[in-house]
Amino acid sequence: MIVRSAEFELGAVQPVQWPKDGLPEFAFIGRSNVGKSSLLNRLLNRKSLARVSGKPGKTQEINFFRINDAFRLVDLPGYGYAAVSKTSRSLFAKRIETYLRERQPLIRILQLIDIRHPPMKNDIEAHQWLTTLGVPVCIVATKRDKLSGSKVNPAVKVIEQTLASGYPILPVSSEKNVGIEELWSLLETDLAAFEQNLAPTQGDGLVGDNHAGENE
Ligand SMILES: Nc1nc2c(ncn2[C@@H]2O[C@H](COP(=O)(O)OP(=O)(O)OP(=O)(O)O)[C@@H](O)[C@H]2O)c(=O)[nH]1
Ligand SMILES: [Mg+2]
Repeated sequence: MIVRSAEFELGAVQPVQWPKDGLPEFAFIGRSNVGKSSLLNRLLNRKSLARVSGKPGKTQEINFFRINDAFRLVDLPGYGYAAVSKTSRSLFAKRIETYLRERQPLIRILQLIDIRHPPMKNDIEAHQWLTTLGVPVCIVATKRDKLSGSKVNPAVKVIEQTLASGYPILPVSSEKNVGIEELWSLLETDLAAFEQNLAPTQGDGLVGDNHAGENE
């Protein structure tokens, strides 16, 4: 992918703020600190378009990044931190759940999991819930540089067996720029499929207009 333009559009706290032009979207979800914002920056070749921090819980809003005026990358707040709802009904902050459930232009969910550890309880629960949404998922195993080469494949196997959903798993390192081309290939394939399947009609992608404010 040649990134000709990448701009931060907005950080949304209400569905009414979501962009309405229907450009296809890829959402990045995962535990706080797993490396979502770092991966976004690496994909876009920008040092700090998305804010990265050593402190978990840095990303609180739903951040929309517009790429090549053709699609969006969406950086979601992390789960497993303060924003997580205590009720068993909700795995994530209401804001994330509403977005994932209702966002019409969403064509792929990228769930990030730290390659160093087997998926945690909330990763597994999140994954199971994500697979019910009808949007394809890709697991991105992050921080690959933290494992020696021979440990990468076994770690990927553990993630695969634990989640047992059959979705692809891509090990990446944002720090060392590993696996990024492979991830772009997947996104490009998704975009090509989206363009082929879409017979654009007026009003496509306007979901979000009718939603009243969230109750958070
Ligand atoms: N070694 C290594 N560190 C990484 C990598 N990706 C991210 N990190 C580090 O992990 C920490 C968290 O990264 P972020 O990108 O802010 O994580 P996040 O998932 O966006 O976190 P929240 O916004 O809190 O949900 C930072 O200190 C990053 O430098 C990687 O590929 N390798
Ligand atoms: Mg972040």
